[in-house]
Amino acid sequence: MTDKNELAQIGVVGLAVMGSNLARNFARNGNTVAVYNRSPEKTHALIEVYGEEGNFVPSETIEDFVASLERPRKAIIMVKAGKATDAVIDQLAEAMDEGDIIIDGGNALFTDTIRREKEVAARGKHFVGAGISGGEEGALNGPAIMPGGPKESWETLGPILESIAANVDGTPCVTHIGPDGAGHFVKMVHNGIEYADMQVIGEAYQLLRYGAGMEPAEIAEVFCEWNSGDLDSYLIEITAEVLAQKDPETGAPLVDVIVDAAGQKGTGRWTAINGLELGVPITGIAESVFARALSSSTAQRTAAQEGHLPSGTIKKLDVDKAEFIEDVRRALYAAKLIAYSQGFDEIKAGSEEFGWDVDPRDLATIWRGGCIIRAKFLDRIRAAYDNNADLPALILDPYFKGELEDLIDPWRRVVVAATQLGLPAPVFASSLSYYDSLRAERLPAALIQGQRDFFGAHTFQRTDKPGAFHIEWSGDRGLTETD
Ligand code: NBP
Repeated sequence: MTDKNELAQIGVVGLAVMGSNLARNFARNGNTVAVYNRSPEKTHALIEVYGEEGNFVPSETIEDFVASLERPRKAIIMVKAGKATDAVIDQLAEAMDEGDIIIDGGNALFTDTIRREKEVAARGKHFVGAGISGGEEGALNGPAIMPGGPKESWETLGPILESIAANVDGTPCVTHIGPDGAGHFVKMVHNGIEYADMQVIGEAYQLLRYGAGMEPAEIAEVFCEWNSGDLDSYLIEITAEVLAQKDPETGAPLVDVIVDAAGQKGTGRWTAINGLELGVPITGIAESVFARALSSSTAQRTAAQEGHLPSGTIKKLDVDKAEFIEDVRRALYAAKLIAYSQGFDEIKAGSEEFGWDVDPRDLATIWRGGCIIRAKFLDRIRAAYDNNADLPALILDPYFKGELEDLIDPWRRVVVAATQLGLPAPVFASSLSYYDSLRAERLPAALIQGQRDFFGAHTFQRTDKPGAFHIEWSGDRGLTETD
């Protein structure tokens, strides 16, 4: 139904797949929705096909669109991230009045969101960068929403976002994350965790397929079974679906006809870059981004295969298949746990750096539904932060520590097996090194500090007294205290 005279509670600009699904979600949940797209064909198509789903107010100019919104006006931008978003923000800020709210629901870089919030605030309007997760299906049926921006905007915006968000046990999967770029930052790290989660699933598949010699359909059944235990999650569920799927053209397993080169352009890469900038060791996430980059290094991979790089001695799997499957499940669980632990570390560091005061419990709560990394295990993460909001690391929570007691040996066995089988398992292996580094009483960083002092007089600290020290390496090798 459309009514040009009715004022809309919310507007959506950009009616490609995400925007049109979000607009339909608002309409289906009883909101009158103003809709506008740069090329009017998409607006017409939305109204023609889905106009009966609820109250839509279509416009062909941004001015008409703004005029069709009730005050304070609330408009969500769902256009291509980057310049397109800036262009639409400028148009909206021009047409809107003081106190109106512009929401960017695209995948913006959080530093762009910080900049945009300042620019829009200087023009007297509110700007909210909101991370929206769940892909097109989530946008239509209930996404997880991570809005940042001013607290006052949340008061106006909260109820309407709650009306369309996913809902778990009566709790909507949306909450105010923190000021300015906090929402997009958290969405970025969510996607980084998603990269790692997908990669560890991929590594488990690789080991079962080429280590244990199982066919995709058989592995699909294993994933189905895993989905009823600790690993119960959307990503495990869809993995089983993808592995069970046959290619409609050839009848071969679909996974065998898909080119094994994965993209890594957006938020996963930003998460890794930000981890480096903040000095947070998010090894699982960064390794997942590199694993995708390596998969796409087609020319190098071909040259390496044609050049027959030596494999060394490759062993065959010499353990019982059922035991190996269970070991792989536990290794996957352990590596996934590390990825989440590291992701929460990055969020904590970002929140401190930018003064956002992000509550990790909120994230564990709203990520339980709607989003791509939704998983049963998030209830445990929420409980961990409920018990101790200042956990030094998620894996130090007593419950997860107890889980690691059961996971550590299988995890080590799987990393050894992967090495002996000559199969890549970059996140299984690097996460284990991260874990052992955290546990280690002494790290080789002491030696590195010695080297740095040798070639660059960088000084070092001593274990037995405070201060900065230097050895006269090219002189008498005596010790000097430098300040
Ligand atoms: P796209 O990212 O493909 O963007 C297409 C939309 O942007 C169209 O409505 C297009 O209008 C509009 N647009 C462009 Br391009 N340049 C414009 C400009 N200068 N002025 C006004 N409009 C412009 O759409 P999408 O896949 O629906 O994603 C929307 C946002 O949601 C993106 O930021 C994306 O990163 C994010 N996101 C997507 C997903 C997903 O699963 N696809 C998931 C989560 C978040 P036109 O029709 O006139 O060309």
